[in-house]
Amino acid sequence: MVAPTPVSLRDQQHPMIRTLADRIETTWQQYLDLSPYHLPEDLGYIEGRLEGERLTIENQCYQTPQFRKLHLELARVGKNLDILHCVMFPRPEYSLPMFGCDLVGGRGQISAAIIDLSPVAATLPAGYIAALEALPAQPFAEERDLPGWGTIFSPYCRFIRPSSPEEEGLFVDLIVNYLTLHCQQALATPAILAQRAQVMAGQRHYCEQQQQNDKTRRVLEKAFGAAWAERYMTTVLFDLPEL
Ligand code: BLA
Repeated sequence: MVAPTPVSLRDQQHPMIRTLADRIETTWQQYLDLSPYHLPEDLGYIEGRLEGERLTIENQCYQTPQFRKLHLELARVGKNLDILHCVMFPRPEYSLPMFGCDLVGGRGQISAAIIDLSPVAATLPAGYIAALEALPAQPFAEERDLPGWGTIFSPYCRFIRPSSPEEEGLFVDLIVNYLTLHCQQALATPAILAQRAQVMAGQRHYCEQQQQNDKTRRVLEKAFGAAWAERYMTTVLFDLPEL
């Protein structure tokens, strides 16, 4: 068990972000055997300035027997931009997809809410496909188009702009369904040493595509400069470890 998080940034953030952050942590604690994961140097809590506004980033990281890094990041720019970013990186001996989600909002409205279980092989494992197909169809009023680098996402990726508090709640439930399914599948998946190189190649491709997200990069560059943004995107957000 890991001690509960003290009062944090999340208490000031959009309610959808607060709710999702709490539910991700609860689900991790319910299913996974968490130990601390140490970020490079002092990248746990960061403050910078973006166009005169303060940018605050709070990172929480864990590792487990199946995952080399579980990353939950909360960020806030002044009172205008609230972000939740979460990625789960499997260890190379587990051929598991990448769980990723991002909520971006400002001035009381979430503009981007995305969830996916992205394959690191040609397709998702059969157990994932069966479980995802069995989920009830969940329509949302405003579906958004994926950017060009989004070729990494699975057919089950959902990207929306929530149109009401009801939709916000339904999308949080959907994310928690994907997360629960992922934890259950991970616990039932055997470690296979022989596939490590393939798994890492798949994770590398995922990270290289995510590093092309100019919207994320621009926020970080404006607050901290290009070199810092590059280092943060390649060591904290989407690092590519060697075997
Ligand atoms: C979009 N990400 C965005 C946007 C911003 C950020 C400002 C634009 C919002 C909008 O179009 O409404 C910013 N996101 C950040 C920052 C961080 C962050 C600064 O996570 C971290 C410090 N992004 C991810 C993950 C996924 C992801 C894991 O980090 C998906 C699994 C997706 N974010 C994603 C996508 C877009 C986005 C697909 C839309 C990009 C576009 O339309 O070009």
